[in-house]
Amino acid sequence: MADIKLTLVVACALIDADKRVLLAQRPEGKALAGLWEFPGGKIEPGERPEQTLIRELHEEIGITVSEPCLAPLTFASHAYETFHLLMPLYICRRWEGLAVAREGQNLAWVRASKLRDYPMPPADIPLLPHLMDLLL
Ligand code: 9L3
Ligand code: MG
Repeated sequence: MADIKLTLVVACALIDADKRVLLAQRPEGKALAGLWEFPGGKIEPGERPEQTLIRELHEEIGITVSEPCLAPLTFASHAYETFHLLMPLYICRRWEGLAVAREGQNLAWVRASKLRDYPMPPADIPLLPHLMDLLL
């Protein structure tokens, strides 16, 4: 059997007081540019998933999350051509700071009924029904 490269990524659905969810549009020059994702990124060696999310959410959108505010919801797995992605989705309802695009990406706060209007990477799409259940 050929070696399969497994890439571990974490993502987070930030949910605000109006039950809107933050989506970030992947910028030009990155893989899957233009698609709208739950923010997050690759787990670095030695990191726990929660630490990765705290780091990524700070780097990408300038907010400060603390570990007890992060709850795992479900996870995605998707076979891309060159790697397999394993990606837990966390939920977060409390953070410090205002979300701002720190990497030139577009951000959107989206209601549950509109989430399907935003084209997403293939790994993110199967996460939607789980999130919808939570937003009812
Ligand atoms: N990815 C897919 N959905 C997401 C995230 C955060 C990431 N919600 C995919 C896109 C890339 C890989 O994971 O192929 C690594 O992400 P990044 O480090 O380029 O953000
Ligand atoms: Mg990222």
